[in-house]
Amino acid sequence: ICALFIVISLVSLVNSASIWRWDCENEFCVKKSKNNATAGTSLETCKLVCGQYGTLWPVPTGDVFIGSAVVNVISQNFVFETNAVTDASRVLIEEMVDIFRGYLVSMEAYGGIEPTPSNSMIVVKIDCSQDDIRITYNTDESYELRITQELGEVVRVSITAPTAFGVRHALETLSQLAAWDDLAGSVVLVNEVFVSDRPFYRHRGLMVDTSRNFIQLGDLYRTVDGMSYNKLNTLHLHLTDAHSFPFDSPSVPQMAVYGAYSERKKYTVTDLKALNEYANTRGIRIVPELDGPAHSAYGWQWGPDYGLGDLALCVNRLNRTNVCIGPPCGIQNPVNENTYGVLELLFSDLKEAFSPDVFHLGADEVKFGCWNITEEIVDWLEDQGRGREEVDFYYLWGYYQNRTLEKVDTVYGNIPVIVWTSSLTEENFVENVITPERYIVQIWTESSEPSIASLYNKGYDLIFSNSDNWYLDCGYGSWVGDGNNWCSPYKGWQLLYDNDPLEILANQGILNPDPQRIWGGEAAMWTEQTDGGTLDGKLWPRGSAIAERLWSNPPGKWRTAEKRLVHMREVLCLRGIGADPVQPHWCHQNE
Ligand code: CP6
Repeated sequence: ICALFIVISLVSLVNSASIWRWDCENEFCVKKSKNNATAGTSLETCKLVCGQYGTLWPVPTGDVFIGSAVVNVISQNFVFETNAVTDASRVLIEEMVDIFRGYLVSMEAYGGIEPTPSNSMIVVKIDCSQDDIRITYNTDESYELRITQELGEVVRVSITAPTAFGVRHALETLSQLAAWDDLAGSVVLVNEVFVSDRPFYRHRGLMVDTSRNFIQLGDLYRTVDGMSYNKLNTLHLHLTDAHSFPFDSPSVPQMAVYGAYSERKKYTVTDLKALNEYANTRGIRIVPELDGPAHSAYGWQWGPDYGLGDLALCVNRLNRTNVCIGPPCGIQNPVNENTYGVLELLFSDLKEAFSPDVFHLGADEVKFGCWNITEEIVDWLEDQGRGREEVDFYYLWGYYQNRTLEKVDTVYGNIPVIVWTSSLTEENFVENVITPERYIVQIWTESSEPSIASLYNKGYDLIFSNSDNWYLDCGYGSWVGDGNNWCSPYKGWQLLYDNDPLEILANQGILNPDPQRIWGGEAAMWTEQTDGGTLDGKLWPRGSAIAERLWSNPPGKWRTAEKRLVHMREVLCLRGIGADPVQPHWCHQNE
């Protein structure tokens, strides 16, 4: 046994004679002998100052200068001086600073030793000129970041941003200019930097479905964390669907009683309010979706028990050919006045939780079969002097949309409303329903669908979630039993990265779209086959890929991003996100 131990020790001695290095010239790592390696430069420091963008993710859109030297720093030596307009924005910025400090502390924890006090003080001056404390789709998220150090002197960091949310992004970038360095035995920070940065798109999102499988709050919090590291700014919660109704509405408690998977698998207003505050501090706004009229079943069954009639129809109907999408079957009852009363109450409770600046009404995948076989509906149409032709059902759907929009107006005022692409947005079946003045259309059709150009031409503002590239589930919202027991194709990060909304529009003849009208995009995480246990690996680092497309709209394709993404994945893991590896670990092997 002793001899074996000696042999193993010898082998590892021989091994440590060579070292893995990040090759700055090629922005890649190569194996170098120890003598060959740049003296005093570790892999981590080499990466920080490597190439034009070092380890920044997403790449800044303005000027970037990253010097070649680093300075040892410790978290305790960072001093922050904030000039904020109001106490409220000061408090917000202080919370953001605490989060930044947490990044340094986790780097130190990774180093595994108590940081040795260094002489270098790092004075961070934050200059924030506006007092916004809520992130909205209109928030100016731009910032400038400067790091300087005179010989042996204090390190000076200056952050200039119109809003606290720009400040937050600057701190995120600052954290990416620091790393634990094994050779130095310290966290190091690049000591000469200039970055000027602003997002390309205003709406940079992730959608998470919390109905097909319940997503626990802790998993949503961690998702918000992951988004903030990538400068994503919109968490779209597909809160409800046919399968379950996890929103515990105080005004309509029956919804969750009949619809939540269990007592534990629901969100209270207090829960969501706290999540929303947490997200806001991390530069993220939450856009809630209450999907209707289709995708509504569990949660909606209680009407008859309370003398309110059917709020949803065909719930759980087994023979569903042409009747609905699902299982489970179910569509809201648009001719029952109580349906709108319930919607108004739900909207009010959601306002309490999120006070959203945009509301999502779903409006996807409506099938007319159920309405067509329901006496109450057929009678109503007859009273309206209508029949049972397709055009009559579109009229009914239009009626539902307009009545629902009225309720949105009552509760929220005239905020913009998002709907998914559907036959209602693609064809002009009904005039004056999905009007471009009020509705933003979220595209889930494939990028090759010529209708994308016509949506633009009709005047809609657009959000891209085209399913051929920005769907994070298997590419099909499928599960065994739906007849679709496959899981393909898996969309690699490269596919997400290269999905370029402007290119899609250009391919369809829209060459210079009004940038104000292309809001951005969202990666969609449908959860038929996902829950908290598998969420991270499906979201990350693919979510990082879409984040760079949406923040930077880089001219290059994925190859120009690969090395930085490999690094970003390590950062995500260091901060507690279970991101999938991008490749074998050899590139990170230090010694
Ligand atoms: N659920 C809801 C879904 C999907 C949509 N809406 C969906 C459709 C097709 C695919 C994946 C998901 N599961 N409510 C469409 C917007 Cl491929």
